[in-house]
Amino acid sequence: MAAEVRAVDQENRTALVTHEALTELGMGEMTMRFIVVDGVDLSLFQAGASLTITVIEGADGFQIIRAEPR
Ligand SMILES: [Cu+2]
Repeated sequence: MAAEVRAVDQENRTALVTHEALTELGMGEMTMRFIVVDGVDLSLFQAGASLTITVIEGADGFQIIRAEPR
């Protein structure tokens, strides 16, 4: 889905992201914090960056498991 990065926490590998509606997970468009899993290039997560992301709901919360520039 399409997403725009608002802020990133490099130390904790989390990103504050505005995402489009995500009906599979019951969410409308919103801004929220995601865990960015190991293996996803954290350098893509710059404030203002437009990304295509893939998200799952893991035990620790919602996680970005794939990201690429739009
Ligand atoms: Cu959300």
